[in-house]
Formats: sequence, structure tokens, C-alpha cells
Amino acid sequence: MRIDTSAIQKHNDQYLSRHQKHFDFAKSEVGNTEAIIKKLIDFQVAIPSWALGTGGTRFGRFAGAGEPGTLEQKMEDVGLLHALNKSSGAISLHIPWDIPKDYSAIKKLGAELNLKFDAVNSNTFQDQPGQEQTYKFGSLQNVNKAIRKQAIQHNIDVIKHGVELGSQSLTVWLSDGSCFPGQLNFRKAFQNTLESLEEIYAALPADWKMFVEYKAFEPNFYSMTVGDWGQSLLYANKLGAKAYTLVDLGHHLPNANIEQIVSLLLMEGKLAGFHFNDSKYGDDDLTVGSIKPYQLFLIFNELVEGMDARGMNHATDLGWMIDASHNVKDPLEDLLQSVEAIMMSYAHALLVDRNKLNTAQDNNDVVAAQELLKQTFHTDVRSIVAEARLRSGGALQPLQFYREQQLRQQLIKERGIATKATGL
Ligand SMILES: [Mn+2]
Repeated sequence: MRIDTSAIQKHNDQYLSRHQKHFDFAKSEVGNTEAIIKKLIDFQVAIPSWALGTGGTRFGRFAGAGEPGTLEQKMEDVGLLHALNKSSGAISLHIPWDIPKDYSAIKKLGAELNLKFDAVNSNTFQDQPGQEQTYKFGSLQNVNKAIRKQAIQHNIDVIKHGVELGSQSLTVWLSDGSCFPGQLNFRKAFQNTLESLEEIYAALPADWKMFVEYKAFEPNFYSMTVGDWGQSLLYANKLGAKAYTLVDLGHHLPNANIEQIVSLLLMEGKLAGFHFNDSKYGDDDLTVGSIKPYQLFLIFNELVEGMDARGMNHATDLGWMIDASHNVKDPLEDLLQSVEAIMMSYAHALLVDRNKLNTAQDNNDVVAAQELLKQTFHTDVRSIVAEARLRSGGALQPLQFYREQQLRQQLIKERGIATKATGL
């Protein structure tokens, strides 16, 4: 399904005068609105191909309706999001759930929908039908060389798919680890994993990056072989200049200071990018900004500060992606909410008066430093984000538009009720 641009225009006309009032007020409160809007327009957040269907838990999955059943339909869903918010101009493919059958047709569809192909993601956390070796006891870490070889080859195949589509990075997330004390020799598991990653790294094209994602626990509950940013950074440093650490917000133990982790990884030039989500307890995969919006702002504050310190391009030098699951919501509505939360946090971070903050820090003025961040966080930036969308041709109120136009009902009419997204 494609969005009729005249419908967006009509929607915007309806909300324009109210928007203008809010935006005029924001402009009077905030000094550098134009520079912020330009950065917001450039900023794009990739949508993973597994996020377009209803997720589930280990207890069950309550499927939604009108889910995309094919890669083409998933791309159309991302295209729909992008048409509304103009900030979702990339898709990240999961292999083997979404293997393109016809590369040139998929590339053509991507161009039509204005979508880039973000990082490709390998999967050695589950066995596929007909697969020779099992990953029950790990993949790249496995004590059995034949199993490691199979997992290495899979990653190399994923790179090949990515090359065909114009992706430029491979994300490796391993579920490898152990469930019980004594099960694994930590050192051997690390060494096996490193050697396996080295073989994959050797297959990377010159202009590619490898993202090593870490996770504190689950599916293994005693140890994870890439369990935290320290372990990921060890691998990335040993692998070489094209390897980086990827931060997934949900992959930390409770109350970890993620903003500090981000700051130091940036300092080392080893931050790959982000998987956005939110959590209350663990890897809850909730809507971005739904539980801890202040933490999200603090993370963006460090991102902007650290990227500026290194002269990096906010939009292109790191990978930005949502990695969430929607168990009780329409995935598309959830994704619109998530992207909006990201854009607002980014806008807030751009608003921070760096000179004032530096002065407060240099003077040990704790209250002034804290107040500066707190006041910035409470600035209403919704109309600034909406203005960026408006100027790019998006909808002033994407969620409202989605509901007014009954887009899910249209998708159900097109695809049927009992469709199932691949991989879910
Ligand atoms: Mn992730």
C-alpha cells in the first residue's frame, strides 16, 4: 500500500494553524531552531525487518492482522512509516528470515520507497530447517569445529546478501554462552569466538563495518560470551579498525549507566551505533522512551557531545536502528511512537547549551549542571520535530494520520487477517 501525498497535504492543512502557533512559541524559546531542524531532517532511523509483525513472549504470541507476509510487504510497511514521518528511510534485514529472492527487484522497490539498506543481521541463535549442525550449545564459541564453521559460513553468506543490496555493515549478535557453572571454559569460549569472528572479519568488503552486539543474559542465564561492552570492545579491538561495539539499550543489567558507556566508546572511536528500545526490568523490548525518557535524553546528550568532539556526522557516522517487539500493539503505531521519541531526545540533546554546561562542570557547580540538563529536557520540542517533518513532506501528526486514514484496516483488506510475518 502506498500513501497518497494529497491525503497528507489535506491532513497537514487541517492541523497547520495550531502547529504554527506552537512552533512560533518554540522558536521564541529556543535560539538555534533552524540548525536543529536541518539536523532533524537528515537524521534517519532504520527499521528492522522483524519489527513489522506482532512479537511474542516465550508464553505465546497473539498475532495482529494484516501483517506483512513477505519481504516486499515488510518494505512497503517501512515505506509507509517513512512517508508519514520522513525519518524511517532505511530497513535492516534479518537473514535467513528475509532473504531477497530477486536482488534487483528488491533494490528497485527500495528506491521507489526511498529506503536504504541498513546493516544486515545474521542469525546463529536458532536452528533452521534442514541445517546440518545444531546451535544448542553455541555457534561461534562452540567446542565443535564443524559447528563453528557452519556459523562462520552463515555470516559470510549474510555479507554476500548485503553486498548485493548495498548494505555496508554486518551486525553479529550471539546468544552464545552457558546456562550453568562449569558448563563452559570461559577462556576457550572467548578464543573460539574470536577466531570465528576473525574469519568473518576477513570476508568483510573494504568499506564495510562489523558491529559486535553484546547482551547481559538470555537465552543463556549463567554466562554470555559477549555479555557486556567490555567483552565486545575486547573483540572489536582485537579484530581491527572495521569492528565496533553495538549498544542495544535493553542488553544491560538493571540500572547500568548507559550514557557513560556511550561516552567512553565514542572516545575510543569504537561505538558502532544503537539498537533503540526501552525496558523496565531486562530486555523488555518496549517502545522507545516509554519507560525512561530522561535516560534516553541523557544518552543522546552524550552521543551529541561525543560525536561533536570527534567531528562526526550525526546522521551517517553511526548506525541508528530500532530493535523492539510489540506484543500488545499495532507494530506500525508502536514504531511511529518509537521514532518520535528518538527524534525528541535527539532534538533535546541538540538544545543543550554546551558552553554553559562546560563552565558549570569546570566550576564544580553541580546544581547548575543538573538544572541545565533538567530544564532542557522539559523544553517542549514536539513542534520543532513536527516542523522538520512538515518541511520534508511528512505528516504533522503521523499517528493521528494513521488512525484517521484507517491504514491498518486497509492493510487487512489487502493482506487478510491471518497473515504471519516470517521469523515470528
Ligand atoms: Mn539488538
